Amino acid sequence: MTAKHPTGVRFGRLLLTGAAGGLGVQLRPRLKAYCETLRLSDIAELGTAGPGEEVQPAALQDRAAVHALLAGVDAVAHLGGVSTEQPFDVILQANIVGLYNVYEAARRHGVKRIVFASSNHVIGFYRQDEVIDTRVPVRPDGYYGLSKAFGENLAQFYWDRYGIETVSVRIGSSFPEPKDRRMLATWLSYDDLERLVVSALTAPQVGHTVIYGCSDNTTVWWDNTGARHIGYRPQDSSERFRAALEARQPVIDGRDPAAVHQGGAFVTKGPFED
Ligand code: 15L
Repeated sequence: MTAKHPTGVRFGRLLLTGAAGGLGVQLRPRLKAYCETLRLSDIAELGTAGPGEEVQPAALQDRAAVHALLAGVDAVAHLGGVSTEQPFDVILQANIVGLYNVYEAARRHGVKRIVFASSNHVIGFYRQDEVIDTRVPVRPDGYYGLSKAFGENLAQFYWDRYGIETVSVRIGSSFPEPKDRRMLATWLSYDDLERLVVSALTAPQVGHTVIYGCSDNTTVWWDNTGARHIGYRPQDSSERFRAALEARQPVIDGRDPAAVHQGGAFVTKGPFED
């Protein structure tokens, strides 16, 4: 039986892009509980479709394939694209051309809600000794972060112009556990990731809302007050990992840009030579 979200909202068909990626794999079984049919897409192998699943591979830069992907869909969790710092041409195709294709397809097919996997790398050049909200000017830490900033602007435009709602989730570090001291602030547990994506899909009205994707960590860099209407209430915390991480990394080098900025090692990636 299909599980119901506490608000009673249930989808006919949800689309999950990037379904073979690190977070897509986590969301695949979890989102299935909120819909009759979960359409899964990626360029990587997705295996065979399980009960209530549809597997529809597509490269995001393939306009026709993306348009077919959005047909008959009620809402989208868009995790597809490049998720690390890469040369610009790679980012351009998947994250900029690809995202335009997703929103145009949504417009043509009347899809009204998208959860966009943005990233903390949109604001990666803010310092680790400041707390920022979702309204600060962006400070991307590379081409990847720039592409996510473009994505947030695209989402804003499609809301203002066409009434397509988006929650842009500036995902922190979603892994089984935080890997270093930076992630004490940026960590997002998989259970909280599910809570956040489901809240973003089911909140009655979101317009275009930007929210940071982190758990209820004790070390805080991000203020989500402006996104409380989404109803996301994280229940996990990185704190139980603190002692082990601090023992492993007792000293922080204050001259290391990766230790100073919220984007961590992303701020030192590149340049990429042709
Ligand atoms: C991201 O946006 C990446 O996709 C992920 O691989 C992590 O590196 C994460 O940010 C992070 O900042 O920890």
